[in-house]
Amino acid sequence: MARLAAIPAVMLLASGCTGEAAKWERGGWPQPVTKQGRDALHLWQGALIASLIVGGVVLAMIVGAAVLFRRRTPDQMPRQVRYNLPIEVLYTFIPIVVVSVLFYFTAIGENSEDKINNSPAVQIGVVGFQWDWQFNYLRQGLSVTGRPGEPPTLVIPTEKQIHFYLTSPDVIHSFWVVPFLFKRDVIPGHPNEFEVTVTSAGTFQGRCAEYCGVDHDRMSFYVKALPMPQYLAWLKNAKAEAAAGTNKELTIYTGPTHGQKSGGYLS
Ligand SMILES: [Cu+2]
Repeated sequence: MARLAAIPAVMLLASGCTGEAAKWERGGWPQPVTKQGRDALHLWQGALIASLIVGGVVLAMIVGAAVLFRRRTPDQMPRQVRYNLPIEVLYTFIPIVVVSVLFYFTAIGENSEDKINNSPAVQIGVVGFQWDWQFNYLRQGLSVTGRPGEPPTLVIPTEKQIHFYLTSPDVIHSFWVVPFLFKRDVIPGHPNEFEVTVTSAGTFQGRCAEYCGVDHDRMSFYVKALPMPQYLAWLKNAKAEAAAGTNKELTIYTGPTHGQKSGGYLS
């Protein structure tokens, strides 16, 4: 039984880290690109292994009981038993242990994902509105606004703590960057926040994950993570373009620099 239970774990460890094998290893999840996403993935993998073990044990017990205690002759009646106290205590106790362990790791994971640092490198005010996104660089004075058919791109540095403030002027949206393995609701009148540290450079798909109206499906965006020097070069250039008005996506942001109040400021 122990050997049977170990098979998925060995499969995970033995498989490589690329392509199809890596997808199995991640239990179908996308490759995370943030520190917080890695923690979420580990929680998912642990829960998956635990469920495979529990499922295997239960299945083996069902099949074992059916085979070992089957009726062997047509007129035979199996021995009738009831009230086995040790077994009843055991099958109450074991699920409590399983649920407690899952709860423990879930609480630890949630706390680490919700952790807010007091000195983030970049503060982004995300405004989700019907039906697009605006990203406000609160301290740098820049706005990136999407237009119908032209999804906006939020550029952020890698290896730095990024603080997101989420606000909406109309209905509930949900800010979801797929490989962050994380989404959070964008609620009118209730600013939300979270932080992530992106660990790998690249361009990632983002979506609205809360049905918000007729053009909900058009609320896609991109997050582009660059190493710090390239990010600073982009920022300088973007601010110049915003000032000159040469890029329709970019404008100068003059709203509040405090994220909690940055909601609904559409320029
Ligand atoms: Cu939406």
